Amino acid sequence: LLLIIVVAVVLGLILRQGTSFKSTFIDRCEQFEGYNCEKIWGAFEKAYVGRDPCEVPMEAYDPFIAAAHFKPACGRMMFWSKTKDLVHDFTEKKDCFLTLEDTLLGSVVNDLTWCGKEGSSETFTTGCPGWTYCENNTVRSFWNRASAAFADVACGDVTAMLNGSITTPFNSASIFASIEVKRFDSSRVKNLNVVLVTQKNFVTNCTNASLKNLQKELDAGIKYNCKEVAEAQIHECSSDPQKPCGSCW
Ligand code: AVW
Repeated sequence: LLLIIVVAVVLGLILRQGTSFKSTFIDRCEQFEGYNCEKIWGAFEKAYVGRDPCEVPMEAYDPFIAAAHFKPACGRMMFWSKTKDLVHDFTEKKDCFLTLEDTLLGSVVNDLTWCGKEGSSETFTTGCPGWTYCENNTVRSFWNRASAAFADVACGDVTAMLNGSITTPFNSASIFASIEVKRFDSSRVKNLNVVLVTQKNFVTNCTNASLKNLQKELDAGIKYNCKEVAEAQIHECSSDPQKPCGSCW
């Protein structure tokens, strides 16, 4: 009897886990108007369900990207690298910029972990491979694919918030460097405005060597601009509802 109870509890936990991931996904999706969230979920799930979680290439998410098509917000798109918390605190409070995580594409799974398993039709949220454990893991491939889609539609003036407290704010291993910048197309993107976020004793400024690489990587025809902005100034600006976006830096 004890064994049956234990098995039932474990099974219950496993099933509940899968359901709660799906309901989080659907709830978040429904915050956006005009989408068929069940259909988007179906396309998303197809990428990894029943597969080895280390063998999910980014292309596996193509049907999800197609189902969750979104309209680009020219002039308002915000990219970032190593500034996750600051940038999202900012875009949450001020309505001027949109990160990938503020769109349906990124918000449905932001801060979540998920994967499938061979021979199973479930979605698991524990025991999934970590970001660097294997190249083609469920979560990493998702962010690679979603970031590519976000960068593909980038248009007008594009902003990137980079971290001026590290020696390599433009790191070739990052998604921003390895995927997004490479996909900015000069027929759509006019300017790349880098906001280099600095702290008190900052180690990096706009003359940084990695930022030279960024300029080299940019499609000819895209203008580049860099501005050092103190982190405190960004915090002040986002917490003051009176201050217009354009005055933050
Ligand atoms: P990031 P990116 N282990 O701050 O330029 C676990 O480096 O890459 O910025 N999680 C990781 C790891 C790791 N080693 N590396 C990255 N991550 C995850 C989408 C973690 O969640 C937007 F459009 C970390 O916070 C941005 O423009 C996140 O990836 C661009 O891609 C970002 O790592 C930011 O990617």
